[in-house]
Amino acid sequence: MKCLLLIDIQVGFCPGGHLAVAEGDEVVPIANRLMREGGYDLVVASQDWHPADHGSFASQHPGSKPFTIGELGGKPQMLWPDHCVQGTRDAEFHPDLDLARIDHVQRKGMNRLVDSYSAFRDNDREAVTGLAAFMAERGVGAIDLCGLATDYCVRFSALDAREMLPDARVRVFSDACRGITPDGVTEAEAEMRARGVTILTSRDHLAVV
Ligand code: VGL
Ligand code: ZN
Repeated sequence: MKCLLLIDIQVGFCPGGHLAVAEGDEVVPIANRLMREGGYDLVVASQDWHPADHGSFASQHPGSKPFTIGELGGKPQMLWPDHCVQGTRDAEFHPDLDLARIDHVQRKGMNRLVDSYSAFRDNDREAVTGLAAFMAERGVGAIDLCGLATDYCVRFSALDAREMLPDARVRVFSDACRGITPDGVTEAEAEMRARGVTILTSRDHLAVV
């Protein structure tokens, strides 16, 4: 079973969104093409889905500004602008994403006391989302990821896929991801490679489907 895992392709992470990633919307047509022509048996999409008072928001830390390091649950936490609040437009999938081809949506980030970059579990590694069990039950043996943002949610999701589904091949389509900072992307790609994730382009894959 081959699974395509779309990470957080939401209004909030695209230009005009509350935590906009430069060129974030450029991943949408590539994701659509991968869903249509990529030869996948299963398409899963993760959705950052925060309560309005989520503890990763700088607004919840009086005197703190977004994109500075604060504290959450006694640990250092990057403080973000309010983003992807449940039920708001910011949390919706990008309007051009082909939702009809998505088999399963995995929401995350609902616990205000801990952030959840990975689609598989919270950053403290305690609570799991259930996605690893969902994939294991369906016999998923290959997971290809793309989406937003390379240096946060794509990175943590790919690393957790390696760790929680150790028998699965895990790959990331670099051209179908965009990151928050260029240095973060470089570091994320190096770390993913070091932990056994293959980085390739969607063209490489589509040429051999
Ligand atoms: C993300 C920061 C905060 C992401 C989500 O999707 O990469 N980044 N929440
Ligand atoms: Zn978030």
